[in-house]
Amino acid sequence: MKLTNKDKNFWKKNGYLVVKNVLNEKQCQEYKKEAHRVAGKNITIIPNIYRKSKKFLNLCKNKKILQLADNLIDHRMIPIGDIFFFAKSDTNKESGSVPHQDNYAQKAEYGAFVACAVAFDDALEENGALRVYPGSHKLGEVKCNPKPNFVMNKKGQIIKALPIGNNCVVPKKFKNKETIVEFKKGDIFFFHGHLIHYAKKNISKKLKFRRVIYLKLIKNGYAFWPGWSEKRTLIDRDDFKSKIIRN
Ligand SMILES: O=C(O)CCC(=O)C(=O)O
Repeated sequence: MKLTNKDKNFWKKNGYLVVKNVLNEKQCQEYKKEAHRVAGKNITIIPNIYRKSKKFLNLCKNKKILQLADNLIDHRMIPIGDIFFFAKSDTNKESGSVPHQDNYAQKAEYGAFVACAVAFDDALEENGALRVYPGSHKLGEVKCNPKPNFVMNKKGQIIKALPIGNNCVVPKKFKNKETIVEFKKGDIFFFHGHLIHYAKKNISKKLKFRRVIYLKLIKNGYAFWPGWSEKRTLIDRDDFKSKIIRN
């Protein structure tokens, strides 16, 4: 799978790109089943599900996805974590998100951090698909008013997700550019660390879930802030065998 110049120009202009049919139906089913196994009855956002599941660790290393990322950014991209959303309706354990730029947490140099959503359910307006402000990545870091994202129990487990994100100011000239990005299960969606985006809470009666994982990718060789709670760390892609030199 290779991206075209049209794809790359779209990315540069808008700060996001959907790539269709990267995973098949069976794979999506398996990932959903695994996420429910990890969550048990606590159906809420799971940061770094890869630390609880070999299957998701392997998704972070997925060759097809990482090659597409390298191709898009024109740099070797290294996974540093993930976050899984069930986006379930009829629950107060998830609350959607407020406008934000993902790089506020990673604090990487401009352009070094990219997120990649992997959709396991169709994401439509009805079940709270992501909304973006095309071109807002060119603004750099915008003002924000962060609030806690999670409620945790005494053991530090997340029991409830509050509206996710750092609640940033959407500049006036971008407000009417809000675009709903719908995609199908199996599609992936790259977005720039400075692209302003958010998602409404899923309130659909018909589409009970919008399960999606966001893989977090950093340009090889670039610094990022690990974060006190997420403790992001470099994940080996396992696609590069260094020669063992024996004397
Ligand atoms: O898919 C969602 O509900 C929101 C995801 C999001 O805003 C994020 O991960 O930065």
